[in-house]
Amino acid sequence: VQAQPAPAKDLFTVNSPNVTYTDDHINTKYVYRTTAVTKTESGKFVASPKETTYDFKVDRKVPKTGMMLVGWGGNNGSTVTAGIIANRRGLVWDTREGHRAANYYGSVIMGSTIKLGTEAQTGEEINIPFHDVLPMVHPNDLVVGGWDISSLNIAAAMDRAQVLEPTLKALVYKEMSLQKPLPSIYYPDFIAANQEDRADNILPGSKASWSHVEQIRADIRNFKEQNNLDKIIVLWTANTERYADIIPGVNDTADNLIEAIKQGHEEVSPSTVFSVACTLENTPFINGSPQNTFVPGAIQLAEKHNTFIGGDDFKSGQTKMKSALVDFLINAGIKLTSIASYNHLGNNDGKNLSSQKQFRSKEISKSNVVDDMVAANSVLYAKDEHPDHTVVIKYMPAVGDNKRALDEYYAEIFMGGHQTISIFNVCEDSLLASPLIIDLVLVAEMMTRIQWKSEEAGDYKGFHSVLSILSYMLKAPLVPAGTPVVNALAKQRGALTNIFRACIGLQPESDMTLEHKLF
Ligand code: NAI
Ligand code: DG6
Repeated sequence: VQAQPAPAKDLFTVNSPNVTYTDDHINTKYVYRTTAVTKTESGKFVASPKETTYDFKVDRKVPKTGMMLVGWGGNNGSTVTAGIIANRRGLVWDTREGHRAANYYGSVIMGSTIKLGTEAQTGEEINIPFHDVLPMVHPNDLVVGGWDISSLNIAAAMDRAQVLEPTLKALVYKEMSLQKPLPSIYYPDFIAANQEDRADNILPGSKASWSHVEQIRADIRNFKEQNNLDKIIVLWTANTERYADIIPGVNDTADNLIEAIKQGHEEVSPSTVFSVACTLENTPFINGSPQNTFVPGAIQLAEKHNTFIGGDDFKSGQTKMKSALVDFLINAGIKLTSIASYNHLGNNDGKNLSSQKQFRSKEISKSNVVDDMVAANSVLYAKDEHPDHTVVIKYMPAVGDNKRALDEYYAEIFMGGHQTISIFNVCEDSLLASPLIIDLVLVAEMMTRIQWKSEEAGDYKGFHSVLSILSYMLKAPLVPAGTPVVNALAKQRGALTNIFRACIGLQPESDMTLEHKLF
């Protein structure tokens, strides 16, 4: 998939003594305002406003970017590829409900807006596309490639996925049939045994080896060269793996992990090998599946090389609703006491998850998603008190990719009453996940072009290797060690929005609207 980058357009400029534009950069001096809290001996809190000044530097040159997917021939991989081609070509196709046109609905970057400010004369709110806040790559310009253990070309993979309308498939088929995934690494013990029959495109060796790391690195370099790219982002959208055991001396430090791969240790997963290869190739790597790809050694290696990693597990349908709804309920002062979440689905993801160890990885990532909201409300919940929470996933081939997610939220309300919310959510899995792949790649790429400095920290450097800014798109956000995990959807969006705003010297999005209240 090839295209030339669209010329960067400036929809707006910031008029401030703290913001300067050069041909290459946007430079900003930004005062970050927080509140430091201390506890007195008598147990009272003292809240002190705190200011920290940061300089941000944004590289304005939009790079020609490649997106390499691990699991390219899967439902997500083939669907996102077709979607990008359809958007790039502005395709319109016929369905039994009439014509449909390509769009990027479901992508927060491509489909949503942020408030820039208030029109000086009229007081009208001015909202701009999220994509225009910073000079971001356009998804139509992404060059797509990747790996799969299945040899089907991406058009045939799209057929196998049974996601898109035949009329749309016909329009993109020829181009996609020319795209073939690179052979990948397959360690059968990590994914369900029922995946074995599609594994016909594999590199020799069934456990970790340094030659696998070198091959993946070479694949990234070749793809970059062949397509004349400035940058590549790699994203794992392959099968959910089982958890890897964390073993001291094996995967607990960067050096041990590298040695373990060289020794062919059986507890190193394919996704961790990809992570190591990407880090050594200075290429951001994002994990869209729930397993613990980022063992301590993989995180330490990324930190050592100052490269970006992000994960885990796309937050697409049921969990996205959950992280919005639970945030709402608990912040409304309603005491949620149980969540029962059932899923049945019939795609290959469901087939893989019908195996216990792979299901367990998904169960973990789907289960911890309300912890921060519960912990934040000491009025409703005692220390260590949690709502009951259960997650069930069943493989039901007939429903294909149209996953059914049934949720019951049971809550205690005023004076011993109860509120029961029952949701039946048909989550067209790959159509919800594909825009998240785009968002993850676009934001990760943008972060490679943002640098900061402060008086304390010295010269310019990048954000921390663990890209927690990607949390909005992920079920079990990976965060730098010792920092809080935020699952609440509104907070996650706030972080994304306000960090982007800070880079151009704008205050956080505020809904105070004092200009409409104090006059
Ligand atoms: P899929 O099963 O259709 O695709 C996975 C692909 O990965 C397959 O083509 C398989 O051959 C390939 N694969 C397996 N091991 C590989 C390896 N070592 N190297 C290269 N390729 C490999 O699954 P789907 O629906 O595309 O989902 C992908 C992942 O994303 C799954 O882990 C799923 O749990 C996760 N996910 C999906 C969401 C969705 O809404 N579709 C949401 C959240 C997570
Ligand atoms: C069962 O839920 C299968 C999973 O792979 C999900 O489809 C996927 O993780 C999306 O989950 P959610 O909770 O974001 O809809």
